[in-house]
Amino acid sequence: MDELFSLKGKTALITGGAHGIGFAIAVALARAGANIAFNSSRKDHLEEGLAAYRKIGLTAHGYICDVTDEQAVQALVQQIEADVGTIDILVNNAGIIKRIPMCDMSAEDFRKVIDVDLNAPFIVSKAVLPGMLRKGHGKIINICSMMSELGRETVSAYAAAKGGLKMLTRNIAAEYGQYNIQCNGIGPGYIATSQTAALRQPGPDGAPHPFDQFIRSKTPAARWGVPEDLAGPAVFLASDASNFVNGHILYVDGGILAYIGKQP
Ligand code: NAP
Ligand code: GCO
Repeated sequence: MDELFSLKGKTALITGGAHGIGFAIAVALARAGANIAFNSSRKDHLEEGLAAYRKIGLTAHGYICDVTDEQAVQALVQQIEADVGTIDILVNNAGIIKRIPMCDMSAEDFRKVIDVDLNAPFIVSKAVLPGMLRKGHGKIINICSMMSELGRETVSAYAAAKGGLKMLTRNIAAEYGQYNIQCNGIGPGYIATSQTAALRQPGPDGAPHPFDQFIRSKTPAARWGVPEDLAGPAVFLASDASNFVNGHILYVDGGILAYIGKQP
């Protein structure tokens, strides 16, 4: 059974792996045996990320790369192939969100979110697929969202992107499953990272943020998730244990999608 979940000798690229969910997933894949490469769009975050991996005794190869820049992504993949090896596992984790009511949101802001959260997973997947085809196997894991299934005020661009990412996941599975390449999604619930910090910020009087209370009432687990909650699902989808799982979005949400919510 250990062999089934082992990633020994595999090369994994986690986009946005300097912190947050990407970092937690990268640590999990490393502890299952994978060699880790990650990118950041900022030098300061890259350095902080490299230090964080070293602090827990892990070696990671870090690169500066904007995932929306196709030429830069192609160069990143070639550099990783030279430094680490041909990529066996891709986690499309990099993502942004803008919480703006539609009528106040510029088309430019909408496009920026779509660019990072949907166009970039296409760009990076397209860059790694040739190597996976040469090797005769591959795993692509797209980090989806509750917003792949649900709408919410002010996150139209993000929901559109994450809904599209669900269907991109299914389409990669459809197109490359015959070559022993599996593409699945992980749909985290509400996770305590910098991306959701504003939704958890207590009031000046120390009172909990209304959205914090709301999410706890909508989650059977009655808590926010932490990035480490995604470790096991990520290792499963990156390993041979999931070789007949394809086009699936694995929701890791504490039960949000199954629950009408606690009666006030
Ligand atoms: P985060 O801490 O803000 O991490 C987002 C990461 O994306 C950062 O590492 C950032 O890298 C990277 N990134 C953004 N734009 C980039 C670009 N153009 N090029 C390269 N990297 C870029 O947020 P998180 O919560 O860990 O989110 C990670 C993923 O999980 C996102 O796709 C998010 O949509 C998704 N998600 C989050 C939650 C949640 O509740 N937190 C739930 C469901 C899904 P640098 O800052 O280092 O450049
Ligand atoms: C929001 C949150 C969510 C989470 C996540 C939920 O504003 O509603 O940021 O979108 O980030 O995607 O799965």
